[in-house]
Amino acid sequence: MSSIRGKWALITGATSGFGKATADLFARNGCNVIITARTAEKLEALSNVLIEKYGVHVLPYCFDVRKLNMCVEMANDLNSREIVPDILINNAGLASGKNKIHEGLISDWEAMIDTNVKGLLYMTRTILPMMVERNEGHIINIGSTAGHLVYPEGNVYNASKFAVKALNEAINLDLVGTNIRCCSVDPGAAETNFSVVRFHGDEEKAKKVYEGYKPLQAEDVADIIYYVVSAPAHVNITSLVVYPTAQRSVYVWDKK
Ligand code: NDP
Ligand code: 8X3
Repeated sequence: MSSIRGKWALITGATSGFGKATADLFARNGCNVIITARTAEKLEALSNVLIEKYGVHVLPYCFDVRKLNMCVEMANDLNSREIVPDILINNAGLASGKNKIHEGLISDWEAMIDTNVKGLLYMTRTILPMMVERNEGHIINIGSTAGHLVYPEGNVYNASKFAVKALNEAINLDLVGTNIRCCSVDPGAAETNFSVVRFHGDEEKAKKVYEGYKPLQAEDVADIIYYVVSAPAHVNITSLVVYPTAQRSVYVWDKK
């Protein structure tokens, strides 16, 4: 396995769930982190904790991945500091709402498509050229099992994650001949703030999603991402699906 010590990882959506657990694990292993999200106080707090606990370099950027100009601004700032991310983790994303398609809210659809698809594209388009110039780098796209099988009322979230799967494959094809690797990490049910966001802040409804079985934890997914980026340079894990043991498919569960 290769070490991430002293490298730079850029993690979008780093203040909660998978992103936060990954930032912590990477920093614990000596990796400098560029952390992004929209909530300044959470970013600031995480930045302070990581610096204090692990003594690594931390660069927080507060912006919305749906805004191309902000993604470009961040990339320009990294350029001016002569920092090229070794690892880009396209993690910022959400499900917003869970309705039949004829009852869906257009604002939910726009939030999901603009964040999960366009945000991932904006980040990739601004950071990948730097990696290509160096002929070195690793992109992790956080997809989902929702990008493999559609489920009732998942419609637009499913579509956004199918797009992530397609883009992950496309990025890999277009990078042939370079040393840059690209992997889609696709989890099933994981207990983070995901369902609270999906149900627009309804914590009771969100809690029910994880009742009767042990869901994945954010740290489980961080471990997987760490494994993927630590593989030797000639090993390109292009996709990885992970379910909780009690869930074997989007449709097959063992709930008590
Ligand atoms: P969380 O809600 O816990 O974390 C989401 C993170 O993304 C937060 O830091 C949030 O911070 C940030 N974020 C959301 N929207 C934006 C935006 N427009 N611009 C910048 N940052 C943003 O969810 P998870 O950790 O569970 O989700 C992470 C990814 O994993 C998502 O892509 C999700 O679809 C995917 N996923 C989740 C699964 C699950 O069951 N939990 C399973 C499979 C995939 P802030 O709001 O402050 O910006
Ligand atoms: C999150 C997992 O099953 O809620 O992507 O779609 S699921």
